[in-house]
Amino acid sequence: MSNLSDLVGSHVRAESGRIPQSSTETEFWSGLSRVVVDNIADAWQRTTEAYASTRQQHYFSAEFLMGRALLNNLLNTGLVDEASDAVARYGKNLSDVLEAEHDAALGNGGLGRLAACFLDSCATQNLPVTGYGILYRYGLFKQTFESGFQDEHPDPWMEEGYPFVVRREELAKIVTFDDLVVRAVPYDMPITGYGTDNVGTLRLWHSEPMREFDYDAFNSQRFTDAIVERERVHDLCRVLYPNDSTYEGKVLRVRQQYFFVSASLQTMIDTYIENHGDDLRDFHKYNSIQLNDTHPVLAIPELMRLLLDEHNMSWDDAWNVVSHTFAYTNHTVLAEALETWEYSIFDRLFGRVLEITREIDRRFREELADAGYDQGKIDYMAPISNGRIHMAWIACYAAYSINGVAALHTEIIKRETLKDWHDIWPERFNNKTNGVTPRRWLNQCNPRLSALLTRLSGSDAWVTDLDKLAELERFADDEKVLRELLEIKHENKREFATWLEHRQGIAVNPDAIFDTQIKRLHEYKRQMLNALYILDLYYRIKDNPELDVTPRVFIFGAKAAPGYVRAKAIIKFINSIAELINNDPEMEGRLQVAFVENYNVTPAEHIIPASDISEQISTAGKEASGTSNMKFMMNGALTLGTMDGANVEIVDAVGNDNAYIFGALEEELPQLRQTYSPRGTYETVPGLKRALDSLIDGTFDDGGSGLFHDLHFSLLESNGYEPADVYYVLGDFADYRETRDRMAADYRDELAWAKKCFLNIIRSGRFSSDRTIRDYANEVWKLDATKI
Ligand code: 26Q
Repeated sequence: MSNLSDLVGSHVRAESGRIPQSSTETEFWSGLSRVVVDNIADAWQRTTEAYASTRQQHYFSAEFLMGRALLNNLLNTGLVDEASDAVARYGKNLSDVLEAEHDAALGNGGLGRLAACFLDSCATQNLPVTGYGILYRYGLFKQTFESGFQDEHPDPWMEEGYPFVVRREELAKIVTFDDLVVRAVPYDMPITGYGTDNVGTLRLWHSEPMREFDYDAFNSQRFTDAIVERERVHDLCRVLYPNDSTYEGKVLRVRQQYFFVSASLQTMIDTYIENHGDDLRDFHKYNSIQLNDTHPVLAIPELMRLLLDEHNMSWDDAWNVVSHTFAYTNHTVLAEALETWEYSIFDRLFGRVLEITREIDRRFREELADAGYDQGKIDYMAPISNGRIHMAWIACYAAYSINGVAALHTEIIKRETLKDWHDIWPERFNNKTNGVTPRRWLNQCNPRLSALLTRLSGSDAWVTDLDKLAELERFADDEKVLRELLEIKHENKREFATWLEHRQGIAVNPDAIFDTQIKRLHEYKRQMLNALYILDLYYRIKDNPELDVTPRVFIFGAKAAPGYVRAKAIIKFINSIAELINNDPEMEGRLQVAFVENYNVTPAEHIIPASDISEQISTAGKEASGTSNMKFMMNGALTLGTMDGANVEIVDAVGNDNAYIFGALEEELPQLRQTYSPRGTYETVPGLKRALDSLIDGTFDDGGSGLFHDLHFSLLESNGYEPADVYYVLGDFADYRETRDRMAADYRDELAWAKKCFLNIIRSGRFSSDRTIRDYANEVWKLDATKI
């Protein structure tokens, strides 16, 4: 490429209308980002053209939690050093420029971030895969703490422009609701891969009025009506819904879902016709669609509608295509989180889609009745029952593949959540254990460790083949290597401490154990269990100031859904504990609590490389997989957790000596619950009562909200709907405390500890999303690489 520094200069000048020396970091970020897009444009177009005629995979997801793009793209295209020199020429520093970028937080948590990791792995492995979602104007809310309480604020992440999406006006589609017609305009994001020229695409749809202004309405003195109509259309993509503790059927959300799946399917059909002619009966031979949970399941009746109504296909031909096109991934076993919609909402928004769904329902019922199933079972499993439409049931009926996201999770959905479907169609079920991209989650976020791994391996081949790290097993007892690993972790902690102090004004001690729990706040994830341990430890030290405890920094990051009152109470509780401990002079150099505000992809990139302990403490059976557990492992943090989700497979990979496992097992819980007495546990486990009663004895103040009282109550008393302590927090407390204390004691043997960390790192190969994607491509999608 011609002189990068000149290019940066001219892009920055065009961006800012000033000389680069007077431009801001944000303008440099923008200018440099445009240089990157400029640089890959040819390859992107060639990739798109190559994919159009081959068998393609399409990943439908309401969420893509992409985080920042610039550094990732610079690393993928090998431009970091040049970019660094280029900005230096104008007196700027690349890391300051990178810091100017907002996170693209178009997702809630694990499911959205998984979609982002998958796109990275598909591009890197030259697989013809396109992502489809929504260009939300506001990403997941911004979190602040006000007196320890969570507040939510809008996140207008692209208000000042975002160079990594390109508007494709000419590819707009029309999406028709019974009460609204909108134009869907695609914004395409290039997805570069590591060590390849292929560039994949994430297509994010934006809703716009059919005409920007309804001139008739304006002219006929219905000015306000025209404005209202225009806003109604823009409303559609305005905001990403935060997931709540219990599912809530919001009309706008189902509109969003239909909007993006309809536009995406229309694009796919048009591309098919351009390349293979207008007989759509072989559509499924060239196209397959992965549904990321039930959020895009409306694509099933919508593809039927397009084939029947717009392309004159018969029902049987259309169903043959549809039932060979969709694969469905389940991400939850919590019954209250399964999406269902009121019949009346479908009726109001898309009568024809409802009609088709009713026909699917009718045929399903007929098919099962013919096969001899009883009416009760048929009613339970039918797409439409009790006036509601069950998205997961539609998915199970139409999909050629149904998968869970970790081995244990898949067993649970086969045995419980989706048991009836498994009984009928066992061959559709399969497991695809999640993974994370080692580009962002190791190579990019932990340059020190990456350099060590590259030096030991003799090459950076591990970046695209993480299994290669297993060859480093021979260094597991090499004291020099282990000391270097300890030094890297220490450097990462210092860097994190600087970052946190700058961000939040908290100065943490880099010589302490960094013990971290970062994930959405949910009762099943049991941040409460972590908090009770910390408070109990605090009281133990107060009782016995001579107690020899390894210094600890407890790190949290978590957003609570705005309507999830109990989750918000837990945030306030943790912040109250932080205030107590951080302001107690006796705790200095011993205990600290740091609750990182507004946890997101970028904070994760700072926290994970600096952590020693990965808290993965969900009630066994409840966490489908978890993915931060894998990121921690790759960065040499040890799992302290339950036998849940992918933790089970992590323990299998590293061995029991290299993880700290505690708690009731999933298969034990039903039996344990029979005799479980939360109150008895609270009375008899030493220290538990004192820690828990801090919620109600005046130790802490919830501002008179009653939140702490309710939290206390929920662990000890049934409210009539659910039993006391549904998630077995008190039941697992004693084992958790014993295990965590033992971990902290073990930490003092530096070399033994470093060996455990090293083994975690080099055995993390199977948790690369490259492996996950290869398994999807080979076993589900039947997809070959297409290298340009
Ligand atoms: C549903 C209806 C209305 C509004 C929001 C939602 C909604 C949105 C997002 C429901 C669920 C989600 C996200 C779920 C999620 O992130 N699940 C996680 O998926 C990860 C990837 O498979 C797993 O690792 C985690 O275990 C699982 O909790």
